[in-house]
Amino acid sequence: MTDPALEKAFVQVSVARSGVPVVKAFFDEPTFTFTYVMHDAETRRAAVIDSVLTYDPAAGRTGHGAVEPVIAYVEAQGLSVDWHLETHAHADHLSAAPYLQQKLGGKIAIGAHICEVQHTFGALFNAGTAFQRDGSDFDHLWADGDQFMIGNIAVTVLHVPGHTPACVAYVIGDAAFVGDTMFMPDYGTARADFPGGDARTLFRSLRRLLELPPETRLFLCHDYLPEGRDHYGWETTVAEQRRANIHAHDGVSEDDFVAMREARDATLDMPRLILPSVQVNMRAGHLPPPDDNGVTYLKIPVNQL
Ligand SMILES: N[C@@H](CCC(=O)N[C@@H](CS)C(=O)NCC(=O)O)C(=O)O
Ligand SMILES: [Fe+2]
Repeated sequence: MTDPALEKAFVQVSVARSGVPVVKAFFDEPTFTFTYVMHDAETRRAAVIDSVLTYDPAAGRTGHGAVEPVIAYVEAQGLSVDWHLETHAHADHLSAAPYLQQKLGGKIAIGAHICEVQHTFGALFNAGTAFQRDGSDFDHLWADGDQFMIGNIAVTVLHVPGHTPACVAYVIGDAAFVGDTMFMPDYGTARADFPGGDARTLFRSLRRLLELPPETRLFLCHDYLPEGRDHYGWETTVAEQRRANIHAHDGVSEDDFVAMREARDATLDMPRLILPSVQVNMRAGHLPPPDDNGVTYLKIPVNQL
């Protein structure tokens, strides 16, 4: 560069951007789920977090409506996807990670405690010995404190169980993708009544996340509009959650949180897609193997949940 003033400005903009991921949110209204694409502006390396495979339970039909905009964005931005990061084995939507991997490349990863979830749901669905319960359906498993790079941006993985035993948060640059721990401050927190869930553990996990610097951007997995709000929200900060989260702001005791969470969970219906979702997501988003007629079936265990 032969323009010294421009060079200074160039370096300034690069340094300002370095370590700050560009984050794009996509919302799937049928399941109230946010999928994120984050990327490093310098290298254009990227990750997709919590993608959604469209599923019509009445017809038993899968579709790609929810992820076509994700693919179009990745292509238009010229991004290289290194990772498909799952915050947990979702109970309310099927993961589109295998489809996106086929289209965009990248590895599928989840928290290492997924093996516990695979044992629980492998038994519920009587999945047989062909279903490995060692996490090997995924390309990579993260332990608490693992660090890696996406382009020039550092990532730290935090194990944040409570909603499920295997939940992780991905702290990427100045942004944390917190999965199902906290929701928007006026909605509160995730439920803790799924198999292996625990309200006390959830409280400890979400308070752990709230030890991050106050300005940390938090990106949420869902928004279910609370009464009095008519627009969906997906981004907040540690400072905002500590000040205003209706379930877990500073000053709420662990015992009060547990009492509130357990009372509220007793009133919640099972997610509409829990049975199709968990038997697919425990396999990293792959459908179960087809029957001998070549047709793939999803099972419905009766009177088990
Ligand atoms: N109505 C939704 C509920 C899904 C649901 O239970 N979501 C979980 C996260 S996977 C949750 O924490 N919900 C909190 C709540 O509904 O208050 C559905 O049927 O899909
Ligand atoms: Fe969830």
